Amino acid sequence: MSLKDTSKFLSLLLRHKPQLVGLELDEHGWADVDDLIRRVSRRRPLDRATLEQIVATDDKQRYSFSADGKLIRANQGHSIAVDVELAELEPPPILYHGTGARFGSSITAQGLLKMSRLYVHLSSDIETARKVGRRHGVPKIFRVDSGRMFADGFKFFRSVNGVWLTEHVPAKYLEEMF
Ligand code: HQG
Repeated sequence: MSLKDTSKFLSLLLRHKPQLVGLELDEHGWADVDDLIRRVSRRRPLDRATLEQIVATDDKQRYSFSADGKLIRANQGHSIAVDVELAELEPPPILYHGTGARFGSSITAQGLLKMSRLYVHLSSDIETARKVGRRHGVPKIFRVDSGRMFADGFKFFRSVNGVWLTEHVPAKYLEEMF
């Protein structure tokens, strides 16, 4: 079992389905580290050192430990309603959203919807957006007029791993790039 596979399983538990192993998340999305290790290791090998390695080396810095190291949570990407204490900030004037080309016309009509997650995910650079889009097949990139949205009263949040989040992007703030 590779670290990447274990990391994907952690994402599933910490963002979407903790009940798969009977894990409990608190209102801020934290799970008890010892409890997580105990429950996960019934399915695949996991010890504290490996978990620390996954958290430290994760390519998107998806997870954080609490200051005392007793708790762990995903930094963003949840579908379950937890409050990960996101920073509400003024966004850069332009953000990007990467998606699958097949969703383009629906997005142009409806704007960006959060679908199963708590927020729409936006990237500050095109390359990251392209990588996100590739997860859905042939990628398509939308440019988001986040400066105008912010001026119009929309709230923006940034996760500790640098993902920009907002609840909805109406179509009038979107420009289809390629
Ligand atoms: C699309 C990954 C049709 C939306 C990534 C997206 C990200 C619409 C899909 C994070 C739509 C939902 C999130 C509309 C939105 N009509 N389709 N009106 N509005 N969509 O996976 O942004 O590796 O929930 O474009 O890097 O792809 O997991 O969202 O294609 O940061 O850490 O509905 O997940 O991070 O798909 O990805 P997702 P996402 P991790």
